[in-house]
Amino acid sequence: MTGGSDFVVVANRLPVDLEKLPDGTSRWKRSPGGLVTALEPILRHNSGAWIGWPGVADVDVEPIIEGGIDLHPVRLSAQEVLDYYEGFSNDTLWPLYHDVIVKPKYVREWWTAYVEVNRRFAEATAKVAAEGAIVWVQDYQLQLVPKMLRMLRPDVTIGFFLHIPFPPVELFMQMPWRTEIVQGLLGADLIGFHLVGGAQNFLYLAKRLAGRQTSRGAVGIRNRLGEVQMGNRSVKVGAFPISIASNEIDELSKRKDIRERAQQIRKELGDPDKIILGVDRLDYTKGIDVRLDAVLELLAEHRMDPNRTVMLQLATPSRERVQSYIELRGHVEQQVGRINGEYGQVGHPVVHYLHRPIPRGELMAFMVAADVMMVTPLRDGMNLVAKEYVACHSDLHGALVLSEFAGAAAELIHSYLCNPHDLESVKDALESALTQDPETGRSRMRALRRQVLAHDVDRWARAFLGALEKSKSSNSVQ
Ligand code: GDG
Repeated sequence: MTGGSDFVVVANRLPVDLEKLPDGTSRWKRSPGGLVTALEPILRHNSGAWIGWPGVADVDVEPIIEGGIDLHPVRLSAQEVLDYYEGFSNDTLWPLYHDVIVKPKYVREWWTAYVEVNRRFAEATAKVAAEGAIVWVQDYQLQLVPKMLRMLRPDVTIGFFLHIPFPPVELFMQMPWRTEIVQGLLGADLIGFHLVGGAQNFLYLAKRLAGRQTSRGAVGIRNRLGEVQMGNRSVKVGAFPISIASNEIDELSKRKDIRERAQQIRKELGDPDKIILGVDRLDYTKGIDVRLDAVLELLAEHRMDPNRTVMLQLATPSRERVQSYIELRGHVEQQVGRINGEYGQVGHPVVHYLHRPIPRGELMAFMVAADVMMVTPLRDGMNLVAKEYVACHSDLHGALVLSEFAGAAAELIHSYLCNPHDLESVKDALESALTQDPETGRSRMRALRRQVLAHDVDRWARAFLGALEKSKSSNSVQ
């Protein structure tokens, strides 16, 4: 059972959306994202394939060939979307892996659906991958795929990358199916995390739950990976911090139309002295409520002028059927209402809030216009928004307020770092960013840009795939 693709990406979602046309018909439209941008050239040059769910339940979709890439849809029923995706992935794993900010739900039926759907993904991959192919499995929705795929296709080389944090051992131990998950991941040849801490947590668990011998001293030292011994095979484990298409965003942000739109946005906001921006999926991990609390208190303490400062919060709708997200939306909207009720003027609210997806170009214009970008997650694997803001500021203008609990904080050390669990720390960081002198601002932004422009998503993909190739040759030598 082999297919024709030498390089296969396996992710929960295919990089397409079903677009409804005015005449009532529909067609597939590519949804651009960092991952697909980085992997597209590799996919194209290696007769590549992408396996994922097309985003619509109970529909059988034929394979689509898009820009030289074979897209292979995996079918999910409406019940599976509820149990595997919204349930186990987003109401169990997501909160557990983000420090239990809300309580994870452990539901047996959800787990059964997770196993079933992971098996379907593994089987679809086994059919598509050529003899000896490289397979790259993405993210927390598919942690069982590496082992399931290895059992079906021992000839392929399997990489796995986790886009969210891997939790501390004490938290992971809550998971009723903890051993199955660790063993599922250990089917890979290389397991990548954003940060060294995640890799170390995993190595410890591999020893404790799977009884494997591990070496962990070297994790994080450039090009040195931790290892888990699996009989005659070894699994490499390491940190690969993801990034953005930095140059592309840098170029986009310099375009005349984007610059003009940024100026127009400033005018539309009443030409304030300072524009504070937040851009997030509406998710309880992102600390949107934290930054609104900080703004409210700075206003109350007369440390921020409501007539000269405007905050803009763009919140993309997300997981709208999951209860904790419904509650978060209510809370955030109440906070926005309270700030505007107490400090806004007719025609001049202090906080502008949009709960809808924003087109990419428009989003870039907002980033160019912003004097301060607030990224305040309680926990975040990396946070690409922080890096995008930096890439948008070739003018060296602006300041980034960044939570220490975002993976990006390890690299973006010249931002205004804060602890989102300590409101005074967030307020101080925001105030410092609003009042920085221009020369300090320029030198901080210059340092941030050096990091972001040199470490882009292409470099990330090459580092991971290079390490995967190496793990393949070291395993085949044994
Ligand atoms: C997960 C991890 C990790 C947002 N709103 C709109 C929009 N966006 C874009 C942003 C950015 C992306 O979506 C969001 O990426 P983040 O990294 O900030 O967050 P998650 O979605 O939680 O991603 C995270 C990431 O995976 C990669 O590994 O960094 O830690 O949680 O690019 O700009 N884009 C458009 N309209 C919007 O309204 N066009």
